[in-house]
Amino acid sequence: MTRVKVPTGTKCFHLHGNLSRPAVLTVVDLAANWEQHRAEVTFDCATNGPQRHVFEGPLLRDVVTSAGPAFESRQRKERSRYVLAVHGGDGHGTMLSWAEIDPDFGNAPVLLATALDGRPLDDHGTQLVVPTDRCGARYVSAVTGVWLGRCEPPLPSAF
Ligand SMILES: Nc1nc2c(c(=O)[nH]1)N[C@H]1C(S)=C(S)[C@@H](COP(=O)(O)O)O[C@H]1N2
Ligand SMILES: [Mo]
Repeated sequence: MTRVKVPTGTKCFHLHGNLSRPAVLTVVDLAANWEQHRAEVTFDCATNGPQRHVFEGPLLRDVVTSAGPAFESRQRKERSRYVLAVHGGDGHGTMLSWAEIDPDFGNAPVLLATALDGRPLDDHGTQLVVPTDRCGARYVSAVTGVWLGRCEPPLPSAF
């Protein structure tokens, strides 16, 4: 996992949570250190209607896996208890389950984009790309944080 000294003004995001190797990453890191995938997507925006875009970038699961998730990778039931929270600097944020992107479950090709319609996102920050979603709300742009956590709901209290 790359640990970079980020120059002031460069857009980066924190990869944190239940990880043995948390990191601060830039779009340049995402382009240099993981296999790039391409996604041609159409999503619906409640305010602007259908949007078509071409994104490139690494798979979210590859990036998070490099950071050393706390779960025992062979244990499918244990992996299925984890969630990911992805946040943007403007306060918009969303959740995914690990199982959505895990090849043994939903296997969704979710990306952390390095380029949008052929333009690098270096100055803007990475964008979450969820090709399996019908609407655009989870395409969080200018991502500032990706967090992995284990979901452990409290036992129901007696009532
Ligand atoms: N950071 C951030 N990302 C965001 C949003 C937002 O408000 N903040 N809106 C989402 C919604 S509702 C949609 S439809 C898409 C719009 O993407 P577009 O501007 O490329 O059409 O961005 C998503 N990503
Ligand atoms: Mo939207």
